[in-house]
Amino acid sequence: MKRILTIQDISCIGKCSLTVALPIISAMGVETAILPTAVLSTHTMFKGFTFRDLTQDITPISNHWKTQNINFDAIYTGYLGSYEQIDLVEKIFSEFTTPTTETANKTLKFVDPCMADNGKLYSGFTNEFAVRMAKLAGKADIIVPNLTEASFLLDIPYKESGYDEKYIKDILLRLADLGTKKVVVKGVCLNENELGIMSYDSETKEFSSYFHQKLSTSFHGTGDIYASVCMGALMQGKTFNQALKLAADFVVRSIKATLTHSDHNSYGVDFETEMPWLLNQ
Ligand code: PXL
Repeated sequence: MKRILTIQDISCIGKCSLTVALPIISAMGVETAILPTAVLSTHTMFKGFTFRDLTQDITPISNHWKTQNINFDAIYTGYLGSYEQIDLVEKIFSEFTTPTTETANKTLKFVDPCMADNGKLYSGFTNEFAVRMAKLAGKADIIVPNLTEASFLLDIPYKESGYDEKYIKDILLRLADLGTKKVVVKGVCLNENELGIMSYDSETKEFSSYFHQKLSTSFHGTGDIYASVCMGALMQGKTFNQALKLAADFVVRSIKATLTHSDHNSYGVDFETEMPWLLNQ
């Protein structure tokens, strides 16, 4: 069985980060080891959330794994709360990346630079942090920022609308210049009816895109769902483009399902009811 490690926070309430990655990736048949970076009472969109920083636990945990010869087929990072945590993730990348062998591929490094949306950084983040995150992104095989995060990574102004395909292709090329092999930008809107992703593979020099009908409501946590499905699909042996498409389809289905649930909450999508569909793909 494939084993991945995901490094991100636990938001006890909020349907994001580890409470999304664990159920989705495990259900896709992949062992999901976790390294929690912090425990929050809720995600940071709630007022008054508690935040227990776990930075001091990261090295003892990973050192113990070393003594047990644990390794991973992929390492997937999400929300990271400090410069020090980014440093520690880079250390884990270098210590736990195993080379291709007869039975396993090289450890895949997958970075979701969770820090911003809708043109704004999340509470607690700064432009300087985004520039530091760009260095981590440069060490990844795959990154999946939304357009806001892509703009912060490149330290360019965020454009909400009025851009064209060439503008996004340029952003993809500039992100690839950071050093990342495959780059995805989510939340691309080239016309008012459609929303989707565009991607670039610097090895094949190929661009691709996948668009859906734009839905009227957007929800928190969909980026984490997207990244988790991508990760699971890649570990199942799907191609990069198949994984990107499956993740987009799952997010859209989850949003549509949520809107049919009269009791849905305001902080996350009901991806749970779409899991049977995902597992059939
Ligand atoms: O979904 C990204 C995310 C993850 N973790 C925490 C967050 C957010 C987004 O706001 O606050 C703690």
